[in-house]
Amino acid sequence: MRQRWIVGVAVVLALLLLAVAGGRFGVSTATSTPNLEGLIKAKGLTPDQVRAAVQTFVPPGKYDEYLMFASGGQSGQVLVFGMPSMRLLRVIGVFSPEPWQGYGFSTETQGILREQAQAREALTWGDTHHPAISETNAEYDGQFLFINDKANARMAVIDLRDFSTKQIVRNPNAYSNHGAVVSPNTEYILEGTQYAAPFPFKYVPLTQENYNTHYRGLATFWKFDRAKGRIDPSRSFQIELPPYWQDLSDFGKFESDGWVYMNSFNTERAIGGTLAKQPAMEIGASARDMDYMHVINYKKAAELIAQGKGTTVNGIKVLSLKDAVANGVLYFAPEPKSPHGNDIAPRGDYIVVGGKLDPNVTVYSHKKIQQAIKDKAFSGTDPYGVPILAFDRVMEAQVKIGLGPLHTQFDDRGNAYTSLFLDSAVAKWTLGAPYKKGGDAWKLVDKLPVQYNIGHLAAVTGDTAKPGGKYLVALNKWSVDQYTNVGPLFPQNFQLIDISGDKMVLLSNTPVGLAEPHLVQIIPLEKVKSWAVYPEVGTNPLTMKLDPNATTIGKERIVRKGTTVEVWMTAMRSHFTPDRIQVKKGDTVILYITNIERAKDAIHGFAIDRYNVNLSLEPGKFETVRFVADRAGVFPFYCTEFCSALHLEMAGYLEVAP
Ligand code: CUK
Ligand code: CUA
Repeated sequence: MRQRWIVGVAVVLALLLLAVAGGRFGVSTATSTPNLEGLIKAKGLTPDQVRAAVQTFVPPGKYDEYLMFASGGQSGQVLVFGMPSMRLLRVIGVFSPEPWQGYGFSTETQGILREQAQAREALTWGDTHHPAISETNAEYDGQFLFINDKANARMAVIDLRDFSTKQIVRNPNAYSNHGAVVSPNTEYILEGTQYAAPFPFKYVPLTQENYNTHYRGLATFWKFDRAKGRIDPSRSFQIELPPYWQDLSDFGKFESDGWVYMNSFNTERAIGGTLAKQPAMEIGASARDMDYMHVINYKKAAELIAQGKGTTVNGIKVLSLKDAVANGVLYFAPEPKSPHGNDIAPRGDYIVVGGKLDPNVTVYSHKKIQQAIKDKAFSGTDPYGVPILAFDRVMEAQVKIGLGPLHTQFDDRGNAYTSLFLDSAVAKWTLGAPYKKGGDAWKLVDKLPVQYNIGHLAAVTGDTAKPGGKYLVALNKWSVDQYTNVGPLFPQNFQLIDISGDKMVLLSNTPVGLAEPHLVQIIPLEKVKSWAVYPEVGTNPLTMKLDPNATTIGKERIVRKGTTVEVWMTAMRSHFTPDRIQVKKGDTVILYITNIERAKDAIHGFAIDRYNVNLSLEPGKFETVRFVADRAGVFPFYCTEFCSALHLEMAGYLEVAP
């Protein structure tokens, strides 16, 4: 340890001296140049902190090694960070309008927020929890990102060519969701319902009897059409489940391909009612010692649906609970009290479950589960006839790691990392054979305190078939004393941890003062092939193709048809053409704007004062905006991105005659 520190500082000092000798500090003299040793002393840094600073520092002009996609929690957005620097690179508007991107202002993006005209009105927020990068052979392929909205049971598709949202679909039969995950080749994106509701949805008074009979959970398998880059609701399906609160899930891979594991809680079917002297929801919902992990044969379910077994409910095919049980689609495995995480090991052989109120992680073996199903090794059935597999026949190991285990990820050396909410720590423990053998298997090997109350954690590609090791991020819910006070709404605290050695080492803190991200996924930078400019001038970001209304220089025009005024406009440094638009009060105005720039970062904005019009026009992008000119007056419009020396002059007037 000490040696590494000396070597590290020696290297930094040597580089610094070289730089000074080479005159790279320009005018600074030897006395005004901060002396490294002095700096370290003045700040009271420990050797570990100096090493962490060097390790996470990315010099100006250099890139990070990884991209980290974080859910933006209640902001309804996705955040993109570079790692290890943990610099915020991008915010992606998903379930909320996002003005910088003009997201939710153009006709195209308003259509996305209105869920392709399915929604009565556009909801203006979402509770994003689980980003999921598209996969090929159970590894991130960097093409698409999916994210769920827990609050409104929606799923969004983001295209990673331009880091923009393309589609939002709403679950027609569920009102909340949880646990967005993708199958190993992204055929399906799965969401569980978090909170059971009447199925099909209508008013059913909340009595225990009604709850048991009419309320249901659902596993929704959204079919993804990779060529179109869209979810296809017509080829998606649902499996009806008992009214337990289905939580997180994971798709099997390799030996467990075709299966899904999903945990649940409130198998007590508590319905609250504190004012009527019923037990509070959280007491009722955590009364039993065991809940049920759902073991789902989804390939079988898809076959049954294809054979016509499903019924269409609100536009989506549903396999009934009865048919699921009768055809061996659904089994339960008991899991300890109030389980949370549900994470499958890199080879698809083990399923790791954390019990929020249990000091162990419980590990199940896919092979044992299959054998127990074959042998009909059931300990009974639940009230809906679902066979319950005998716990001792399917459980592989329980590893005592600490209090409040939640989520688990993996490295490339047979280790698992589990967040401990109550302990505020990350536990590192070993998997069994074939990852680790004999005395090295199923053992707690390290524990690192984090600040504080960790929810998810994520390692580099740590939930795929090829975990990368190297780094892990702890997503802490409470920051308490880690940052200066900025009022009573405290930032979340991301902590970067080096997991490349035997011991975990805390590297840095990153405050997230925006919302509560739940999960992140971390992908090597080179796997994401994003565009720096739209490939063709006039690309419509929704279709990703040349739009028929795209305009080129010299073709700009204004055409009136009845009370509709259409404007074909171009934007380039430093003017809009046309720069004057004359309409009458009550006219419908449609602007088709093409940014004809080809230079990277030559972005223009387009805003009309008082008309709530605000677009972002990246090089080559085409966008439409439509509004009724219902106020008379003369309204300046202008470019909102400081694009050039004459940016302030990039403006014009909309004249609305009374
Ligand atoms: S949940 Cu947030 S800490 Cu929605 Cu993934 Cu576990
Ligand atoms: Cu274009 Cu400023």
